Amino acid sequence: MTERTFVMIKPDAVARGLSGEILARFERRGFAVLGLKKCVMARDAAEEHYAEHRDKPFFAELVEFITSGPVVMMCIEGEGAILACRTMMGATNPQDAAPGTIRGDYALEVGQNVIHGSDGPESAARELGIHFADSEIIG
Ligand code: IDP
Ligand code: MG
Repeated sequence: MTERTFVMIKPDAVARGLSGEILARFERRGFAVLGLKKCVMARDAAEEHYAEHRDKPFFAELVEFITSGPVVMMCIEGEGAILACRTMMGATNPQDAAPGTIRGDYALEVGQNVIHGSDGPESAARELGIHFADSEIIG
């Protein structure tokens, strides 16, 4: 099934100059990049984005980090895009991420794990709605 998902290169990876390499992996895989922008996430958008983690001990640190510098946001479309993009990202904790995955190739710490991807159809729709206007998604 053709799906759309929200993928975001986090501030650590943008600062390290990895945006192009990471974007290229999704293009090479065959996905269409329907939306693409570099921006600094506003605090209220970050709190909404990570609302499911509001009660976690790392929430403040997470919001601080994700708003600390520019991110690269993408709307990615393709067959089974939601799960396939998550699989390409690797485990949340880079220590557990397999080599060949993005986190397994580029990251060492869970707090700076390079990339975000929606974890299901509901979160994909919700996250795309937070971060992209309809006019920014070029289908
Ligand atoms: P995901 O990004 O793989 O979907 P989530 O469990 O949704 O993982 O967590 C969101 C983000 O919160 C992670 O990508 C990671 O950066 C951060 N995070 C998760 N667990 C921890 C933790 O135990 N300490 C610090 N940061 C964490
Ligand atoms: Mg998540």
